[in-house]
Amino acid sequence: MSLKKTLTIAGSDTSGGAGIQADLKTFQEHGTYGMTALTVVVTMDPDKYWAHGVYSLPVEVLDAQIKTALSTGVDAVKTGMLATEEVIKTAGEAIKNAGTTNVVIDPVMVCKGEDEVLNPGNTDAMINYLLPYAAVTTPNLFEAGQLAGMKTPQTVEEMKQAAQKIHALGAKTIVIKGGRALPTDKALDLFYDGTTFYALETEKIASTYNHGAGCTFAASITANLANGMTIKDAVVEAKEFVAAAIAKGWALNQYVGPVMHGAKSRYGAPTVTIREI
Ligand code: PXL
Repeated sequence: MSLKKTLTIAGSDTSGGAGIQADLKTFQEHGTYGMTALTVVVTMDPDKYWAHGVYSLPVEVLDAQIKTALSTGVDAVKTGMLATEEVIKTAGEAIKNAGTTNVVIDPVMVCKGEDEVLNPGNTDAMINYLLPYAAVTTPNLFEAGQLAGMKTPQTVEEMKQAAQKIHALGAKTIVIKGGRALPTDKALDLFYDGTTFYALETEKIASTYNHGAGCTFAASITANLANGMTIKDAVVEAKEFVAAAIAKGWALNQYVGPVMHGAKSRYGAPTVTIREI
């Protein structure tokens, strides 16, 4: 028996909730075979209120990993934390050579809870080297504003404007994660395929234990595309998967609450509705 092969080009979250750890757990839950090309290692200092340290790997180490993974053939690829413009360019080259159009770009700019943008030049590099290859990109509200060159969207109308601008940059499908931050009744994500806007909704979940939610969502889409789903079905299932994971989020310690990546298969998922807006 052979498995569909999924590759993540992303950072290591040593605490295990986000980054490649989230991606691998999510790939596994979706029955795909996960491979990694590591860009940075993120550590957390227990003596400094869990302050993050970001240690980049040399680009030649990233290149060697990408060569390894691509030599096996991949069915889908995703990107996560890419700390520098050089790394973003290297990831873009890898995607060009990956032999698949199942490409998911999660345009990670900051870690949750940390407000410093990784590197201001990264946004332009993502626009130039990654977005043109994206079958799906999954910005949060802040990232959507940065990519679209506008202020952070605060309404569904502003999300629609941002999605149109990001579509014009070459991404085929844009999913802007409004999540529970928007002043809407439901947790709303906006899906735009260049033609139609859809609202993907779940009931808002009260939990603040949502570390790794973005990575888990993008990794679910990636695995679903590898498994042959349409983009829309892939995104809807990913929203179910991550809503289930957030609902069962838990406290790893006093500082961080990761999602439970394996929640959907064990406990079932909240209902996701999709409607044109
Ligand atoms: O959630 C964004 C993210 C992505 N990748 C890595 C991270 C984080 C946040 O902590 O550590 C490696």
